[in-house]
Amino acid sequence: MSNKHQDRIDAFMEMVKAKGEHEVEFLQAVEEVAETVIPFIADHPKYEEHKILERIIEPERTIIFRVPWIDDNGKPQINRGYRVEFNSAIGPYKGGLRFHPSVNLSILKFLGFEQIFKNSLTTLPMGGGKGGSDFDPKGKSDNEVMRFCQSFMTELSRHIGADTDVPAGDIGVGGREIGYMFGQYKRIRNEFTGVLTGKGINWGGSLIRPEATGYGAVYFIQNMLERTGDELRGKSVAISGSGNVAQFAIEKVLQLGGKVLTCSDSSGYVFAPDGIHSEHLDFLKDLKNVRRGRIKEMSDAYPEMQFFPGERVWNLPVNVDVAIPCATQNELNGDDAKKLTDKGIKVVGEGANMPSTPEAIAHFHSTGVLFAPGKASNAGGVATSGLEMSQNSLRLSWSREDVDQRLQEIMKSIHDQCVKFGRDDQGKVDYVKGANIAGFVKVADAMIDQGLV
Ligand code: NDP
Ligand code: 2IT
Repeated sequence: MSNKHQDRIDAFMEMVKAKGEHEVEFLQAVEEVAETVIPFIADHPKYEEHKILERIIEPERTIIFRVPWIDDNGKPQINRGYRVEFNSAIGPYKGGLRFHPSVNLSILKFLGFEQIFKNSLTTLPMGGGKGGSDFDPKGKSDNEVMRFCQSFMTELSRHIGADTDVPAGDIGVGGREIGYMFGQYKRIRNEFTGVLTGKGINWGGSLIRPEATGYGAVYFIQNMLERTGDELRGKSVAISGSGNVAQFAIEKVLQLGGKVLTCSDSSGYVFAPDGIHSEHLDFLKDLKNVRRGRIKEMSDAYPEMQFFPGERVWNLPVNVDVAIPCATQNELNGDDAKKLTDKGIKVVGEGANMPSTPEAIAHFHSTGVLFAPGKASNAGGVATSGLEMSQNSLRLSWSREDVDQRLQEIMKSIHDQCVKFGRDDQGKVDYVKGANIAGFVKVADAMIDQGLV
């Protein structure tokens, strides 16, 4: 990258920082895009003339609201709710809701910003948005979660709609929470619409939506490997997390003949020297989705596994070919990246949003590791949400095979867009650059077409 571009990137980041220096995750996400898109804009001055980058970093609307609810002891509890409606140039705002005590505006702005580019890459007509709350579902009863979700939706329902803004799940929001929120929306608005995705299969949900993020990430990795004449079969894989994305990433790796060595939660990680098998996966799904227990129970139930309290999976004690971080942002730093290359890692495909720090990404790039950023490799979830919206509009439901086929085609298309915009003269692909530019162009052109709004 030339100095001329670096000066422009630095000046742009100074401008963004001046608007909110404390929004560290948001600044991190913006900088990664700026580093790749600013050199591209230098060759395409229309984006500069229309100040697209300055406009795209400003959410169209941010809603922050109080969420009061009554706990099981009859005591009032107060949380903060958010919805960041970031960009609607190519479709209604679309993106998940996160319920986690760490949630703040910076985290939701980073997620909403990433979502603009991700949704653009899916080929479907969806704008970018994200929301959530600092509510912690851990340790709460079903009734407490229901009362919280109802209160949250009582306010959110004023701002969303099937053609306006369509939320879905993210960390701490799965089928149970979507159900409670959908019920309350329907009750308040007296309409049965596709206002949320990730719905239950009997009331408007799409087959394969629960599987889609994890499956899609593995399809993307398979596409990267195929491009270099390689395949997933026989590869060892380190996966972090044990929630929705991790569970179905594990499932797809097993189906494609890979060996999964790890999974984790915020208390530590489990190492399975002989691999996690389908019986272990069934146990994990029941543990996390039904009993809502901690990951140590895996090694309690299966003595062949080892639990490492307080550690991250990147410390695993053996060599590994592929890493799929599926927990949370910045869970894989520069030191972790070095540990992974020391262990012979060949491919990293992000299942989570921004799990690798900039130092980790730089290390992967400089050592020739194939690296897929989340906005490309985890886009299968929101893409299948888009397919759920289509089915809702048609009042039809497609078969499992049909949705899975479309998901595979979308992941291949995203991969190919990254290659188109990210390939250098030697044929080497920078998937970060490719994803950012391909995602940007579609939204930027729509913004120009629609005038200064
Ligand atoms: P879940 O809530 O189902 O699972 C989250 C997992 O990550 C849990 O194992 C959780 O452990 C762990 N985790 C969460 N926060 C932390 C933290 N601060 N430190 C360590 N571990 C943590 O969420 P999902 O699987 O849906 O989401 C995982 C990632 O994938 C997120 O980055 C999300 O934004 C992204 N994503 C999700 C999509 C979806 O369709 N669900 C789509 C695209 C991306 P614990 O239970 O101990 O907190
Ligand atoms: O980060 C994401 O893409 C999601 N959490 C899924 C969003 C969606 O609307 O399905």
